[in-house]
Amino acid sequence: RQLEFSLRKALERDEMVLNFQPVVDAHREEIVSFEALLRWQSKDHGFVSPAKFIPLAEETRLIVPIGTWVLQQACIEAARWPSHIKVNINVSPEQLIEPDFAPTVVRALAQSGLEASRLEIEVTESIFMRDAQVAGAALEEVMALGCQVALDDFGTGYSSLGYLRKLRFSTIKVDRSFVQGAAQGSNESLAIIRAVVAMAESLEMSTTAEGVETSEEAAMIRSLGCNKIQGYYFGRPMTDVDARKLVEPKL
Ligand code: G
Ligand code: G
Ligand code: MN
Ligand code: NA
Repeated sequence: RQLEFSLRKALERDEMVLNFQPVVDAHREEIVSFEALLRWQSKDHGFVSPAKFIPLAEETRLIVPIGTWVLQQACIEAARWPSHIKVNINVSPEQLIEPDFAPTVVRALAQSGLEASRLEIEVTESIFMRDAQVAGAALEEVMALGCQVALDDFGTGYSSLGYLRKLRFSTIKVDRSFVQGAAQGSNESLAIIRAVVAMAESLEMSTTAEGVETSEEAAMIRSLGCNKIQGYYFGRPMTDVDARKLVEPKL
């Protein structure tokens, strides 16, 4: 396929960039982290949405070299921020089941000088659909390095709570669909957010609400007890330069 051919060339052609979206503390409303989000400006196809090229990269396993590049670049950028700011990086199942995953993380940290505790890897429930053993072991390896692991898009996959018992996630990210649902008055969405927050608290995990777009939604989320907020209300995904400006000490 034409798109696959272009994707294969994207890194060497320097067509990939990372954007960074703020994650704020729900109460202080100060930035505590940025999530790195990959963007592809293709010379052949123009801007290609990640919703389109990430699945293609996963099918073709091109996500392995691309994901390594993301890890390296995001760690280099995060090392420039004040040391209380973390970086969240999305990792696909195909990357986790590579035997080289933990060593790749070690190299990205060493090359950038970023402390392991400032890196939070985001995985979705889909990692437990196949090779759950291998994926779990890889996550335990990076946790042993001092990295954190977040469970992304929580509640949208085939949730099995079994792995919450086995793996010490630092954060559960409540999917945007529940936030939007609750904002539109869905009692079911509200009840689910409450239950996830309560469960996370008893498991000593924190919660991040995704897709918060208005001050009303932020207030609702705060009253529900979510610890962190991410969404257009506090900032869209932005360039590395703009992200840096938001957190660099003012002179
Ligand atoms: O924010 P956005 O529309 O860009 O993200 C679309 C999807 O692509 C999300 O599910 C997000 O997790 C995924 N995504 C964005 N960047 C990366 C990345 O660097 N690696 C992986 N594996 N997925 C990513
Ligand atoms: O799957 P993951 O949570 O990693 O992907 C994050 C996705 O959510 C990205 O595509 C990002 O651009 C998008 N996103 C972030 N904040 C908002 C928001 O407030 N509203 C909407 N609609 N999308 C958002
Ligand atoms: Mn994510
Ligand atoms: Na998500």
